[in-house]
Amino acid sequence: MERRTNRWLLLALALLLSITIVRHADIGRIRHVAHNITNRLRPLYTGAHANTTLGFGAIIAVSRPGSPRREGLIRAANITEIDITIPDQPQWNAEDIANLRAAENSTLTRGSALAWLGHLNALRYFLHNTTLSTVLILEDDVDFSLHLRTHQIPLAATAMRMIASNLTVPPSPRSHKSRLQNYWGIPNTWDLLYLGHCGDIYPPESLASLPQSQVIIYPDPTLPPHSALHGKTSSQLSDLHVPEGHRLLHPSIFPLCTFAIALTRHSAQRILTQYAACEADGGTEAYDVRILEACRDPTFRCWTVNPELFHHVEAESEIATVNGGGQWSVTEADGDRREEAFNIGCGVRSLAVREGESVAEARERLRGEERCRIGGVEGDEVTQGGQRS
Ligand SMILES: *[C@@H]1O[C@H](CO)[C@@H](O)[C@H](O)[C@H]1NC(C)=O
Ligand SMILES: *[C@@H]1O[C@H](CO)[C@@H](O)[C@H](O)[C@H]1NC(C)=O
Ligand SMILES: *[C@@H]1O[C@H](CO)[C@@H](O)[C@H](O)[C@H]1NC(C)=O
Ligand SMILES: *[C@@H]1O[C@H](CO)[C@@H](O)[C@H](O)[C@H]1NC(C)=O
Ligand SMILES: *[C@@H]1O[C@H](CO)[C@@H](O)[C@H](O)[C@H]1NC(C)=O
Ligand SMILES: CC(=O)N[C@H]1CO[C@H](CO)[C@@H](O)[C@@H]1O
Repeated sequence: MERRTNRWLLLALALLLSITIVRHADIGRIRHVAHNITNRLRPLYTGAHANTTLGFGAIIAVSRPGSPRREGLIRAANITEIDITIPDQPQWNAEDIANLRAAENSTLTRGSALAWLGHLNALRYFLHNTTLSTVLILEDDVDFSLHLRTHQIPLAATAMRMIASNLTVPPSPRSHKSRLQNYWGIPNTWDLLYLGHCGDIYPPESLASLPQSQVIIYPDPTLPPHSALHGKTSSQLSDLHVPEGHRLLHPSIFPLCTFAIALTRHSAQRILTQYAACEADGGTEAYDVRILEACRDPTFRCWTVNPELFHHVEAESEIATVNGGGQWSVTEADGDRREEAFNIGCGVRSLAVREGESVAEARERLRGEERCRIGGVEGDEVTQGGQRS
């Protein structure tokens, strides 16, 4: 008995030691990546603001008719001068919901089904407009920073272009043409970009095992201090030894929630017909789970900006409301209910609601807000192209 216990103890100790060694080796590698990539990114940042559709063909919001969450989104978009299209949604009926359900053992709630149908509607709207080659699809309760268009998107897009320039474009008759870069990199090198999610959380080993050329750690001075981030996000960044004021861009590992995802025509078509046409047999909780499953298919290439640039606000979710409350509360951490969206910092939507204030006044006031300062300097005073970290 005694000897067996000792053996177990020894085994456990050995295991612990080997894990520690592996982790240190990984962290060493990641640090190395961080250092080199930080250096590589710097000269590429031009400082130009993204255009009003953030470098995509269009920004489309999923919002049901009469959604109380629409007004806040429109106002936030107006303040940041972002152009968002909100397509009409048909009045979904019982048949629409039934068609979405799995033939066997469906677990889809009515609220989840309606949100899912809204996403599919946005995909159809995008594909219907043949002039658009890419789209960013938002849920109507997302918040984003005042610095989204001026800093965050230009940095993330630069990082994606850097990575894309080293990726192989799948062969196609037009592949010589496809080598041309556009704002988000070479077309055909990605299928989905997670710009808004509720966490792509994984053990450090998963990141370390990705090819180095596909992981970028880049300075973004608009990222709130780690202490102000969601507990899960800050512990992830600290496990990865990511320095303050830096984001990661990497192939998606385990992303959840579809707060803001960018798609191409090809990937939107595949989601619509292949991955998320309906619930999986045996049940799917929600649309975002199907998208996560799609991203586990090696032929469907998803990328994550981590921490995210869009996060939903603390209002009760549409899904929960339809279902009679309480089902989803992703922004609730450690029992601390907050008015603001997690991980955004200077969230336009949370900060912009003030009775009787014009858009111009709100914009002006936000620029002066403490939390909208970048490295102690007001947003607009940061020199274009300057890298503060
Ligand atoms: C923004 O840039 C993208 C990519 O170049 C382009 O497709 C889109 O039409 C532009 N949007 C506007 C409003 O000009
Ligand atoms: C944005 O706000 C301005 C000033 O309040 C208003 O004139 C304009 O129509 C608004 N634009 C949108 C797209 O809501
Ligand atoms: C297609 O999208 C472009 C850019 O948003 C818009 O200007 C145009 O009106 C749209 N066309 C149709 C038919 O909806
Ligand atoms: C892309 O590949 C080139 C040549 O192999 C290398 O010098 C460069 O650092 C790579 N870029 C990235 C972002 O990994
Ligand atoms: C549905 O549930 C039954 C009973 O639990 C199970 O036997 C069956 O395999 C399930 N079907 C699917 C497709 O998961
Ligand atoms: C692969 C690579 O570029 N490695 C370099 C990373 O940065 C350190 C410090 O500047 C260099 O010593 C490495 O050679």
